[in-house]
Amino acid sequence: MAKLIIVSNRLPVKLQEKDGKLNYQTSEGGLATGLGSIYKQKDNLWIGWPGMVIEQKEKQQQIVSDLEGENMYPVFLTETEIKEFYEGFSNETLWPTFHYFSQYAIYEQKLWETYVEVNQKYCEEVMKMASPGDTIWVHDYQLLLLPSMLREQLPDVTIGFFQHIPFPSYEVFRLLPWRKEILEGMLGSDLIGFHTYDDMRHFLSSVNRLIGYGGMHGWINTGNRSLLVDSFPMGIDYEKYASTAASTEVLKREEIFRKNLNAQKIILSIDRLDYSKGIPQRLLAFELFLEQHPEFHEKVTLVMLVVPSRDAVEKYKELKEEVDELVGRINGRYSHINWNPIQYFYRSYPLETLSAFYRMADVALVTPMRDGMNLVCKEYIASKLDQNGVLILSEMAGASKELSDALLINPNDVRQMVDTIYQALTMPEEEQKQHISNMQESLKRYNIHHWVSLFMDRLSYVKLKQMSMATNYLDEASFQELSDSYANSSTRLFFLEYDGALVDYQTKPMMSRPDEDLLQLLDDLSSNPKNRVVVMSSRDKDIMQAWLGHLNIDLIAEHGVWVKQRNTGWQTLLSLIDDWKRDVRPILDLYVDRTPSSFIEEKDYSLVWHYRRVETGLGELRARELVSHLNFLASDSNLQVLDGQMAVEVKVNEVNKGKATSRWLNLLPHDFVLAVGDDWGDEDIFKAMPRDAYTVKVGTAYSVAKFHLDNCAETRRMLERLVEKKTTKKPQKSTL
Ligand code: GDG
Repeated sequence: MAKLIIVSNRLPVKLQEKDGKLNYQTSEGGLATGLGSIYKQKDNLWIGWPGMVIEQKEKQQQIVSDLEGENMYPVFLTETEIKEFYEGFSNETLWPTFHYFSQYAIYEQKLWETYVEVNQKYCEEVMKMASPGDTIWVHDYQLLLLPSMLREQLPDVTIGFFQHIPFPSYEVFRLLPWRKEILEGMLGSDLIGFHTYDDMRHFLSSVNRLIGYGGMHGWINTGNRSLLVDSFPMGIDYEKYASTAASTEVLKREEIFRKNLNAQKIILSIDRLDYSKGIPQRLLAFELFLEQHPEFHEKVTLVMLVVPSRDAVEKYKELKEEVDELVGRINGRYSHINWNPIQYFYRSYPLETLSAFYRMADVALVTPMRDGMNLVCKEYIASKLDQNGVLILSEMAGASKELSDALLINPNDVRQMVDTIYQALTMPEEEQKQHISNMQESLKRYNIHHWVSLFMDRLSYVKLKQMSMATNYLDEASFQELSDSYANSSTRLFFLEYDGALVDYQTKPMMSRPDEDLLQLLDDLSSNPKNRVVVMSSRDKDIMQAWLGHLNIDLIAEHGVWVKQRNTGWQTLLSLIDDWKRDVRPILDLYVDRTPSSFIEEKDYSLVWHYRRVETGLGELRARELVSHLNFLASDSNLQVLDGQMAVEVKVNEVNKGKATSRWLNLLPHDFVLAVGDDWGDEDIFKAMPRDAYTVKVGTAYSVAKFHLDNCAETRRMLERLVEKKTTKKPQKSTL
């Protein structure tokens, strides 16, 4: 029975040892709650570090068996691994880089090596528990290499990956010395999820620029697989926060706190101690607010909870000192005997205390410099049962994309923060209620359970889609069948696409001239009297003539506008009416003016705008613009716009390679037909072929062809084997 395996750096449990006895404290984090309903079912499993270094084998055994009943499986890490993999590479290299603090990032080869080793260790542990039909959901930046490691061991397993922190822009990501390895590690997944669309597009652009894989609508094609990248904004367990806020225990705590704070207005801030949270900037804004608004002295208190974190890392120690100093300075400057403007607590609290603070806060000040999502702001909204309160939220937090009813600020703009604090403290109740109620509606709907099921549904969809996209690989058994059919036939037709199926794409179209091997192959193939070979291209006829005209083969040029049968001359299938070029040419000229390194190619029946030499990204952007521009024009004319490989082509509608190939099929007898193509334009050819034809697509993108091969070398090898008729040898996939 297939199962789900969740893998994260930490298990949703904290292991502690007291007086030699092991004690397990379950985690109340959002992720644990959301996934709780799944991992505890049947054979499902959660794999991760239990939160404590355990070296003795017997104790490890004990923990494995204690956790088994809870559907958890521990990965044991050594002291050094924690230091180098977790504190080191994860938190001192990846964390700062991904949060746009690359000036804090350290690049140490040793830390990277341990990161690779520990990812490998997780992989080995997962392998002990996983079977081929399983689904594996990997979480977060500590395990970026795990998806590919797993894919290598279990090629058909379903792998989802979710990153909880931001994915930075390419300009920042590319600073990492191991950037390519990291992307390749992630690309082992079937589905990659981020909190926001921005993270997703940053990732896609890094993949495109660093690895060269393109794609559309979030799909990435790696050559032999397709995977999807999408955004899934994570929600909270809304009911839990709403019901905790209604509990008597929380009401009691609130009453005590209120008494102690003398009924002043309360601004609340809660974060883990981290430079990404913007704590010093927030304090400076509050100080300036007190300076500019003396009318609020003794009337407002900033309650600031800072949860200790990563205190072994130098940068965090420095930050702690900076925050201590700032709080001391501001309180020193403004405190009265019965008023401290800032109540600062450096520790963590039970949920009920947190909830009481959420309930009583007039304003929540959530102002990170960068945050993947930020759940505190969502918990604040869910706890506001009376719907009074104002959320001030940094636009650098993922949550700001959803909570547009919050007062959004730029955390670097201290003056804006000051004005917004004033606006929040003076906002009419009606308005507060309206905003909070809008946000509550959205958070109720997009809660953590919704997030989990959305991700899992999308993962199943990707799997289904992959299956429907995959044409079968032309493996040895299929080749044998094709080869037998070839051997038993007497009139054979070959339709072979030139660029992309026989010859690899080059940066300049003229560099793809045929090599000696190809000429020899076409000659061998066509010198068999039973064979008729047709080479097709969208190139113009003069180049086809110059490159291949001397061979005893047929040619189709310019998508089928021009045809040539063996030693006869070129014939056109259409009359030459090219008035339309007068209208289209100036548009393409405009795009050449705007896009350095792009150029126009003119053919008899088409005009092509090429952008293969244009800066990555810019070319694609302009191509999208151009296509929509031309489609508008083409809608009431007889033109067709083709969004091709690094080129946009406009041609007369009746022309296509499928129509041209029909000419051969109608005129010549045939009992064996083989068509090989690569571009989406070649789909016309596949569709025009008789039912029993062998149709082969080069590449793995969606196709109506019956089979696929991975590259031109494989096409050539297939044809060579037919010529040689060595049909008994069993080549491997790569040698086909
Ligand atoms: C990553 C990303 C993303 C805080 N203090 C106490 C306490 N908390 C709880 C809050 C909240 C959680 O910790 C912190 O929420 P974050 O959103 O910052 O989540 P992280 O797990 O730290 O961070 C972040 C998140 O993953 C989810 O994908 O939003 O951007 O960095 O739930 O309530 N809880 C208790 N006592 C405290 O003192 N009990």
